[in-house]
Amino acid sequence: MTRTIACWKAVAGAVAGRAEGRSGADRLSAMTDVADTTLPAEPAIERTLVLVKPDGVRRGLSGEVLRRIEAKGYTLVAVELKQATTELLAAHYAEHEGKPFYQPLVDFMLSGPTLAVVAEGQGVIPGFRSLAGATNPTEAAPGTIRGDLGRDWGLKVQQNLVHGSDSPESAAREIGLWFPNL
Ligand code: RTP
Ligand code: MG
Repeated sequence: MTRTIACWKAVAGAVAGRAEGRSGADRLSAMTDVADTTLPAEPAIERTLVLVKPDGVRRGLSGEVLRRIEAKGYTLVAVELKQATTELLAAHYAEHEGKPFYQPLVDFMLSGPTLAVVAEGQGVIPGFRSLAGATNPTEAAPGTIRGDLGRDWGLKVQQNLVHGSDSPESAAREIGLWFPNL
């Protein structure tokens, strides 16, 4: 809509210029000036790392998570079922080292295969976090992946089905860890 308005403004400016007897070059410059100053910046296409954690894979929910990502309109760039290693998880969860849930989290993430996904689209990093819902599945809103499909199982760590990168810096780092060839 904004582009259409800018275009019409430019044409209107050029027509006015002809009526005022301005040269073709001046009128072209008027069109360019209007177009340059009114076009909005394109939002950057970004990528995020999504993991369907071992509980999600075990419960047969990988397809449901992919369905929600695609239904939202994001594009799948890479999808791979992987068995995480201690080294990969130490790097991925470095920010949580030393916290009480760190070792239970690593043990949980080693307990079976993980579906690693790179998804792409404008705003996909916060967008997937919205789809995932709050970390604690008991508190996650209905309509979210964790809110609809997760619950507290009384275990040492929250098994909350999915991971999503929380910033562009995290996304770049995590995609490099899970998909070194991408
Ligand atoms: P994620 O990194 O997996 O997308 O989740 P998040 O940002 O919502 O949560 P974060 O604070 O980064 O924690 C990473 C994962 O550790 C487990 N956790 N359990 N008190 C607990 O039981 C607890 N706190 C964190 C969850 O699996 C969480 O997703
Ligand atoms: Mg996190």
